[in-house]
Amino acid sequence: MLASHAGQNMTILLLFACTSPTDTGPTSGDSVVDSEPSSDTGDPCEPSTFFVDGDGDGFGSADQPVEHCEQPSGTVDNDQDCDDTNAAVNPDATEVCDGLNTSCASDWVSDEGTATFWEGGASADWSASLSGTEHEPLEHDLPDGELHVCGGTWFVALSTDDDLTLIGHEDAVLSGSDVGTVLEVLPGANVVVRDLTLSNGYGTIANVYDPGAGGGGAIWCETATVDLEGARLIDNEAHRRGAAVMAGDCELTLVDTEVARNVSANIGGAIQLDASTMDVVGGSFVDNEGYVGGAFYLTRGSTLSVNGGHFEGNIGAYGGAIAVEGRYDGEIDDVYLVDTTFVDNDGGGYGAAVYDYWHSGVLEIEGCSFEGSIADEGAALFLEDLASASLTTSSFSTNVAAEVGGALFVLGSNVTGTELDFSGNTPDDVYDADLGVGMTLGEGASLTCTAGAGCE
Ligand SMILES: [Ca+2]
Ligand SMILES: [Ca+2]
Ligand SMILES: [Ca+2]
Repeated sequence: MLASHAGQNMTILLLFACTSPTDTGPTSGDSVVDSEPSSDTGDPCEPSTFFVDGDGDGFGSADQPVEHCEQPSGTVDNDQDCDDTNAAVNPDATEVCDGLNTSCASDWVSDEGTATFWEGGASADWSASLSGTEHEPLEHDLPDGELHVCGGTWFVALSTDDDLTLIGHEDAVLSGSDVGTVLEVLPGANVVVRDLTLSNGYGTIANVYDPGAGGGGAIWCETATVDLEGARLIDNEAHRRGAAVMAGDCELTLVDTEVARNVSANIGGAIQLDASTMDVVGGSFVDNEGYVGGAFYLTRGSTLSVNGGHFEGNIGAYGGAIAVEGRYDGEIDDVYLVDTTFVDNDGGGYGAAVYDYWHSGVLEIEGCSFEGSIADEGAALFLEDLASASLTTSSFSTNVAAEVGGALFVLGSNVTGTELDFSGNTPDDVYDADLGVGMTLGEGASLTCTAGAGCE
């Protein structure tokens, strides 16, 4: 076989021993053919065809033939490897759900409709084990291990109290069929969800902090950790709280995760945090809706950190995107927002981007932008009874309050601001109800207030 392949890696071919001294070496597009006598012995040789085995799985690449008298190291005598960069892919491999033609089968099209569970280095076919119907999602308790789910929609009601990783391929979807929670993360569990969509969950499960308020459509979590990486939580609903995630005493991490179109009848349109922490890196939070906290609601001593997130089109009567309520004595809630954008959120009465109220702890905002917010008071930020708020190098533009505080409404809160840019906010930029602030406004920014020194 002397097929030509431009760009093939010829490095290994340069090592072959019986190349003639006058040979200038292979060039791109050539196969190597060498039937010249060895310069050492003068014996003629009959060349054979070998194939480079780049990943060392015992199968060679048809794209890299080698004609040679003796088998060069790094080559094999077959060309059956369909992916010579992945040793797990070869004709001897068991076909598994990984989005790849794992076994190099000639009739493979996709892994759609298959699922594979890995535990202790052994794989098991779970395709049948996860096949619920649209009207009857399949209940399944998952043990320690790694579940791979391939293309298609899987109707499930999963739970685990173990160390579990869920990985999606080929746009796989786990659906709650609009009747129940997709994934219950029980006390002690450590769960990772990667590249997988959880949709159409319906949350009705209460937690120990509020037995009367059920929720958690996509994920319900208690005293556990959940890491979401490249996941999508979309189109979930809740009876009352946290349509996408309801977390009690949990540690959550969201990296590049999309949370969209989740709706709760009461609070925490997408995510409800009770005594929990959540670190968000990147990702988008779009078109979620709840009565208090359209996207996120935190209380009972929770901490939220967002770096590089995007919030758009979220709706709440109090807090279109994020609502914080320090309702409970000694349980302080802290929020840190860095390099995050808020666009066209609707806060109803108060705070389209952030509504922070009722003896809350720290709010730190740095490098953020707030644009197109709508609310009655404090269109972007509504800050009341907040222990400490620090606003740095952030911009507020085209936010509209029906009453006061086009960008900010401040009451009973210690607010410091530096390097803030205000433009086009209506009817004013900042409304300070008691002038308890040490805020540096941008040039031309407006401050209105009701009492205290400096208020005229
Ligand atoms: Ca190979
Ligand atoms: Ca391979
Ligand atoms: Ca496969």
